[in-house]
Amino acid sequence: MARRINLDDLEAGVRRGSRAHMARAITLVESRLPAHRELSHELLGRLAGAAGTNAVRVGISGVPGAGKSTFINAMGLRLVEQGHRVAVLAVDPSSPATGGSVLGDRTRMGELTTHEAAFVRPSPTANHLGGVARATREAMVVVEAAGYDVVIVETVGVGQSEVAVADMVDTFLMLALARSGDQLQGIKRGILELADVIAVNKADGENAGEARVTARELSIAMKLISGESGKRRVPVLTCSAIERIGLDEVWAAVLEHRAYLEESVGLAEFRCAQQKRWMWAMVEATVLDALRGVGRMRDVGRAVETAIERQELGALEGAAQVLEAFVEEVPNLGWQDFRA
Ligand SMILES: Nc1nc2c(ncn2[C@@H]2O[C@H](COP(=O)(O)OP(=O)(O)O)[C@@H](O)[C@H]2O)c(=O)[nH]1
Ligand SMILES: [Mg+2]
Repeated sequence: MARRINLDDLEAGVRRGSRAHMARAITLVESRLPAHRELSHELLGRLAGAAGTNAVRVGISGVPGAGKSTFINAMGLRLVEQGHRVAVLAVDPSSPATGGSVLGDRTRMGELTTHEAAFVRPSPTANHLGGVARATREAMVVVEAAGYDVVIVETVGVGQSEVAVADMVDTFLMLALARSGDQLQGIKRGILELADVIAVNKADGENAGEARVTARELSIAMKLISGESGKRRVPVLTCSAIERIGLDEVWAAVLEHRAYLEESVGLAEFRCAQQKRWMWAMVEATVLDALRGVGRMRDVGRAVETAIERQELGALEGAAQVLEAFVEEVPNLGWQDFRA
């Protein structure tokens, strides 16, 4: 990145939808350098409308190989043909510097990537999920300010990244696969609970019947889950990303869920609740980082751990010592130092 960043130029470029400017703005928000964080705060403040935008935000999850990238490519092309502008972001905390598994296979999204009304960005790399999620949320501000009215966030089908993504989108779509015998194919219940719409993908060729059976089973499972939680009944559909069958129905279900959000809690209120959770998550993560590793705290933490190993100190006393040192250290810190 250029040493001197001209925020006015960056803001204007993003607002006119210049992809080069969007890419630079996202690189800036992904940066962990304190100087970049400051600029990035300023830029995001300028770009974010107080009420957010009306963009449709969809998270897509599913085990590796479920067909997420193929689906996003096919769905995205359909949407740009209908006149939408589609941004695709990704959250892949496992992703190494080379790009990782999510969106790693550029060929599956080749058509969409080269479309002028689409913007595809691989997962940021960070040393923990919190950093990846933060950068993706901030990238979302950039693409929406650039006028993209559909934002799709792809996530790997493992672990905590689903929770993070579900909390940054309006609708969470899960792509499932039919698998003979093994009913619910080890989809974690926790992930099913996050789903607003489920589509059993690869419902084509000789796999079509199996996919319908799986969809019925999942539908029953979801009825139980939503019955318990008092949640809206989750629609379970089948589709084929490759044959491009059933995609319109899946998108209709996504929009129906969004309409439901508007009618029930209200979209603005829903997003506001997400923002509040996000705000506290950032405060907690930042304070915790500082507690563990900023300045003198690193040494204090290590010393207390060593004392515990030697059985000189219990957890309770250890915690008290760490907190005491922290309270002493805080006046020496600016909050930006917590990001170090
Ligand atoms: N038969 C069939 N294969 C598909 C379909 N969607 C994706 N695939 C294939 O499944 C594999 C994994 O797809 P990919 O989109 O990379 O999955 P991801 O890991 O979830 O992103 C690829 O070989 C795709 O060609 C589909 O609807 N039907
Ligand atoms: Mg993929």
